[in-house]
Amino acid sequence: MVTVENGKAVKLRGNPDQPYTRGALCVKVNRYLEHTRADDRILYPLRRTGPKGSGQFERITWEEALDEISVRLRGIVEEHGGEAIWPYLGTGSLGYLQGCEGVAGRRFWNMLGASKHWLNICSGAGNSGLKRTNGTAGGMDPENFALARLILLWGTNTLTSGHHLWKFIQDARADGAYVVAIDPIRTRTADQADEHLPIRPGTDAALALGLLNVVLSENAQDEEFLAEHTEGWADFRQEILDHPVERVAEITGIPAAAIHSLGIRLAHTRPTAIRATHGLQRHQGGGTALRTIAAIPGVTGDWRHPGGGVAFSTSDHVHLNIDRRDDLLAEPVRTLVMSKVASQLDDVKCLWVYAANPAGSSPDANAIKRGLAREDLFTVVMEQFPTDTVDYADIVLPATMQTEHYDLHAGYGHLYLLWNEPAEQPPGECLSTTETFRRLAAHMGMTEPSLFDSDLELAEQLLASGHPSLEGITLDRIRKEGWVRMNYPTPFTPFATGFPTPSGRLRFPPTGKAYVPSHSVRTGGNSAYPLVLITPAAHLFLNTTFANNPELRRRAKDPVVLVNQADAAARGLVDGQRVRVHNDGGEFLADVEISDRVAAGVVASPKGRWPKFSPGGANPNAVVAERDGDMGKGPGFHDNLVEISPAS
Ligand SMILES: Nc1nc2c(c(=O)[nH]1)N[C@H]1C(S)=C(S)[C@@H](COP(=O)(O)OP(=O)(O)OC[C@H]3O[C@@H](n4cnc5c(=O)[nH]c(N)nc54)[C@H](O)[C@@H]3O)O[C@H]1N2
Ligand SMILES: Nc1nc2c(c(=O)[nH]1)N[C@H]1C(S)=C(S)[C@@H](COP(=O)(O)OP(=O)(O)OC[C@H]3O[C@@H](n4cnc5c(=O)[nH]c(N)nc54)[C@H](O)[C@@H]3O)O[C@H]1N2
Ligand SMILES: [Mo]
Repeated sequence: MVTVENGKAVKLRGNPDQPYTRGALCVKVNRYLEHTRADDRILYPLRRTGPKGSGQFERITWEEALDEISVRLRGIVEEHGGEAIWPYLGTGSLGYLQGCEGVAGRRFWNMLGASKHWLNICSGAGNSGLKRTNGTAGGMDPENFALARLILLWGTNTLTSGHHLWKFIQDARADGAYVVAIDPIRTRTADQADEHLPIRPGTDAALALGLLNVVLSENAQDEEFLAEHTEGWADFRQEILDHPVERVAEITGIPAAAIHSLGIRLAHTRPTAIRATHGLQRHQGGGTALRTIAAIPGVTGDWRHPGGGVAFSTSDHVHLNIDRRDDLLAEPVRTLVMSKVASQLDDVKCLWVYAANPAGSSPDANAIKRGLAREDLFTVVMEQFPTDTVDYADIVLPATMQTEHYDLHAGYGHLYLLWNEPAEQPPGECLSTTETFRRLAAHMGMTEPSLFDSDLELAEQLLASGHPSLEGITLDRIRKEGWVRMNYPTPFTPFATGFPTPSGRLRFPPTGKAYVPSHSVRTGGNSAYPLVLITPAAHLFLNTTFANNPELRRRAKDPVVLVNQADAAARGLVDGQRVRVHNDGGEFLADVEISDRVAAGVVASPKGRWPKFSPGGANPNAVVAERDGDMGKGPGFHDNLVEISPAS
């Protein structure tokens, strides 16, 4: 909620009436108003004056910017074809108008025949794994966690990366629920759990099989649910029987007794709610991990019970009318993959970045910088702040922030649609994504009417999907009410009577495909780089967003890497020592924090810092390889092997 006085936003707070957030903001968004007025905000169109990467620009007018862009785009289309243009849309704005699905921008890109863009970087693997099992990645309503009696926080750092869920977990605990964190790091969430299982990274699917092995030995499987709502059980049952607790203990590094006792709890506690989010799918076997974890409630029958099942993302429960207008394309075009910018840039002639910061957030940072430095690449960046990516831009276009534009939002952790009404005029000459593309289309002489639909018209189109979950949710209503729960019952049990698969049944993973070891598990033993690096969400930054905020930077201090005492001793490292974390891809610098929060063989350093504000000019993505995961081409941000040496 924003309080406006004399046309200026003066106060921002969470709305206590909102059922999911209950009035709480996170440490980052608490500073949002301050951030909109930051000294380093980009307010005018800019043209590069120094070498690429230098961040030297001159102010130009919108007219000049649009002229230059029009000429360059036309030239590229004529000489190389439209597919040489890569509209690279990231997660900076997850709104349905200004970002996310990029509906408005995509119409414009289709007129030029530009390549399509697959925003897989965050959850591609997990989405794909869950779809294979359930037919959709949408699962439990996270609000139902309040009803659970056993809660598994699996590869998720709730108190850092999605703290709104915590209140529902507390509600469950008040009624006696037992909470287990499954994470290679003893995170602040693991600290608050009743039990922490420190799992070897990339072995979660094996743990799922081991837990189910105990469920079977307790004869606690839900035979009726298995018979009525699943397929492939006979083979999967054999797969489970092939994973006794002792074998799984060896794979996962978790003591057999702990696996056994959690298996007993799982066998006899209904409902069990599993919160499995993005951490465990940032591995080469990450899609499979989600696919196999999703099999658990199929065996226990938890989907019957409100408060039972798996929650990854609620996005698939959002049935807006997302029409990318392929009819505007003259011919089919290729799709480029967001997490693979390092390797896919070679035949791209225009990289158009919006709501993204590939130089800070994408894998293989050094290769990306080499690509961005190419003289024949025309780079346009629509941005609010002078990121490392902006430093390589030929043209920078100033972008509005949340308090300055319309948007329609959905969460990936709840079932509400939310409306964003602008609270004030944008500063300087900032324009929204939608308005920028409208102006550019007009400037290039395009006449297709839908290119000029207003934000409110676009929002109306989005809501007009005809899906029952949106019936009665009009633009008028959502503007008036601010948020609306989509038409799902409370409590919502999405698969109590069937699954959105072709057969209507949950599909168990086929034989031999229920556990795919990660890259680091497969190669760890004989690598020159023996340590697995995890690069999880930072508490004070949102990916690289907010990582330029002076107060948050001050609180974040210098980068650290968590190292177990045994690994530190083996290298003669002392607490606080500056080290190089390196592999064949590159290196970044950090200070050692000797800690029993990680096991020997595992090190951790959070994501999100701007490379240019980091010692040595690099963040952990310098050592993250661009390697396709098993599903959804999911990037392995937590699946890289490194060595640590004194920085000298
Ligand atoms: N403060 C803050 N909040 C954020 C973000 C942020 O940058 N900062 N980013 C937002 C975004 S875009 C996303 S996608 C989410 C991401 O947030 P999460 O879904 O929580 O994902 P991560 O932080 O990548 O990883 C979560 C946990 O998984 C653990 N993990 C790593 N490898 C494994 C494994 O093999 N097995 C298991 N069991 N656990 C593993 C990590 O140690 C980490 O503690 O958070 C969102 N919220
Ligand atoms: N090492 C490591 N790297 C990771 C991850 C990890 O776990 N480890 N996680 C990955 C994940 S989960 C994600 S989602 C990606 C995120 O990667 P990106 O999608 O690139 O997100 P950000 O780095 O936050 O950069 C978003 C930029 O968009 C800008 N922005 C915000 N709102 C708007 C807007 O309305 N319009 C415009 N034009 N710009 C806007 C912000 O200022 C910011 O600079 O990072 C990935 N990178
Ligand atoms: Mo993400």
